[in-house]
Amino acid sequence: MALLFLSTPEREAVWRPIFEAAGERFIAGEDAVTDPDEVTHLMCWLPPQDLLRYPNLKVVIGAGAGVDHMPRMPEGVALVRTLAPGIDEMVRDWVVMATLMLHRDMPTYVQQARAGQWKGHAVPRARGTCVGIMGAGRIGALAARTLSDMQFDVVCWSRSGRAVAGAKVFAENGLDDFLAQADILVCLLPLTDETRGILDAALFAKLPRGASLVHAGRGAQLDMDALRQALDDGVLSSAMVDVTDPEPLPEDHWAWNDHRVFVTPHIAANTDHEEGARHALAVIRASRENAELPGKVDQDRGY
Ligand code: NDP
Ligand code: OXD
Repeated sequence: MALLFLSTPEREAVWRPIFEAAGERFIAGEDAVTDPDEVTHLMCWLPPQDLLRYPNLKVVIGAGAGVDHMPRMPEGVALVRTLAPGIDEMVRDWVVMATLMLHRDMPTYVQQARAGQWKGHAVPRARGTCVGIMGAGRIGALAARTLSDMQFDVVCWSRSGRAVAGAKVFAENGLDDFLAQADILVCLLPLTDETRGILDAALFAKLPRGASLVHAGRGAQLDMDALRQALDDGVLSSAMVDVTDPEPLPEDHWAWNDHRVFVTPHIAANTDHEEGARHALAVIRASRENAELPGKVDQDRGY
């Protein structure tokens, strides 16, 4: 059993000693493979074209929380995404920051500051403001708990409508009722066939007028032209987006220069190297014991 590691030298410097200390075989780079038969696990952001070169490959471990960029795996090869508390906490922090920035009208205050204008406006309260979170998985549920502790009213929407501490939940067919309550809409959905383009004009029209958008899912979920129109029409009042399509967002894109929109360059989280390595070890141990793989992706569902 060996892990074929296809990632950066910085990450390798952390992973290699952890694997060596655990007594696990670690091969960095395809050029270092002398016997393809020994490769049972592969870690990468994107796998090499020819996975059939490794006849005993059992699991591909994606380097991030999202796996929407991954191809379908060959028959018999499982796909696992990285589970790391650091990813969940970092995205939660970004979502809380974005929610507060829009809730406390930073678009207006940043614009006023640029003009040297000292002018206060009514101060809104968290209590009575509803944050609607699309996607109530690891990250959505964590963000929901924190925002609820901060006294926001929190509603969540997911396929299953599974319970989330501190939040009222809506299942797939409750989308319209969910949207009708969301003063601040947060998207933390994985990118799948069902969620591609979900943040569009029709969806924005179902939100309370003047709602705000916080988007940290994937760029291809958001129709940027529809966002601009919704802002111009007063359907939305502000937005903060961490993910765009394409990435990087072109230099001349309107969103960079629109005071109602904050763009960050997909930095809500990155995977802590040590947590990633420990997760990969847990995956290898689970597959050795034929146990459930932590972070196993349902490849039919897409997440
Ligand atoms: P999870 O798989 O734990 O949660 C996904 C949630 O989305 C689940 O609640 C799931 O519902 C729900 N969902 C999926 N498809 C649908 C659908 N069609 N309709 C309604 N609900 C749906 O994922 P994570 O919380 O770990 O991560 C979510 C996403 O966040 C990642 O896929 C990635 O795209 C993004 N991300 C972004 C980062 C950044 O830096 N900007 C960093 C990390 C992640 P159910 O509970 O019923 O299964
Ligand atoms: C991830 C990401 O999926 O960084 O981990 O977006």
